[in-house]
Amino acid sequence: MNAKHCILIGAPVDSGKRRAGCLMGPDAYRTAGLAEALTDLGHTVEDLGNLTPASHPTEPGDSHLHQPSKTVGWTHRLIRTAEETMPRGLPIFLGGDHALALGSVAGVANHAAKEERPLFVLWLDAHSDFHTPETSGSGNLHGTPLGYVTGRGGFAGFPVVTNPVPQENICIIGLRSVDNAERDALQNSQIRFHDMREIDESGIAKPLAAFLETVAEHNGLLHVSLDVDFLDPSIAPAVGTTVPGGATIREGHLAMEMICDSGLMTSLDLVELNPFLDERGRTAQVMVDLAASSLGRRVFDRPTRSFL
Ligand code: 6HN
Ligand code: MN
Ligand code: MN
Ligand code: MN
Repeated sequence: MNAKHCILIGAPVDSGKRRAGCLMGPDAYRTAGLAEALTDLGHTVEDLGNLTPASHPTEPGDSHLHQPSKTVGWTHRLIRTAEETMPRGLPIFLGGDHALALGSVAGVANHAAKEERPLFVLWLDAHSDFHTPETSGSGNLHGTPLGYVTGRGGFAGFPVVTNPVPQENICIIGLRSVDNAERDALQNSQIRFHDMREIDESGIAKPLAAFLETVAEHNGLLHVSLDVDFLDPSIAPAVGTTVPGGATIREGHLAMEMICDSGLMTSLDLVELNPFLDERGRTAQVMVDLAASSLGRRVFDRPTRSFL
């Protein structure tokens, strides 16, 4: 693939849920050799270090949400960082929990609007993360980024989403834990979603190829958001929200190699890694290997753009 300028953005967001540890994610990816892997593939790598949230009010005492103010601070910071980095490279947001995607995706969407190109989002996750603060039963904002970036209401105090991502530009793959309120909203939406039952029956390549086709047809930008829990916990135990029955290592690599072959990916989130729960770094390593696959690592080149 063409050499890219990869910009590593440490986003140690830990405010999106109650169990702490994702703040160690960025350094675990560095320790597992992400920069070296990308350099070996011929890319240039710039590491911005770890960000901090923009200043934000103290947490309200009366909210059912966990640390909403801190997540507001992160969202401001990450929107700005996405806008600044998109024009000069391929930002890789090193989480941090999935609440970071409120900012990464909203910021990337602002950049896409400036370029007058549509933004598409591929969400690889056991969960749909389509809650609003009102529908969230847990009060954990890592369950809300797709609700936020599509412009569902109820995000009081958060930056206004200037460029909501159209529902039909979103594809979720890997679903196996969806709350009732999310399921109803998803079924009434234009979002493409594929649960593990469907992947078991017909494979991951088919729905992914169809989505990549659509992105290519529209000359879109593609943001990929990879949640550790997309993978089966037997290969990726270091996540607070494990759900059995996830993607295998081969399904993960196939997806990332297809993304690479498409040449479409313009930004990437690596989220929900909790190194405190890892076993000798193996989950961090799997995530680094998957990122490398999405950026060109493979045994043999394919003769053509073979995602069709
Ligand atoms: N994630 N639906 C659950 C909740 O608490 O809202 C789980 C969310 C998981 C979040 O996957 O990033
Ligand atoms: Mn917390
Ligand atoms: Mn998620
Ligand atoms: Mn998840």
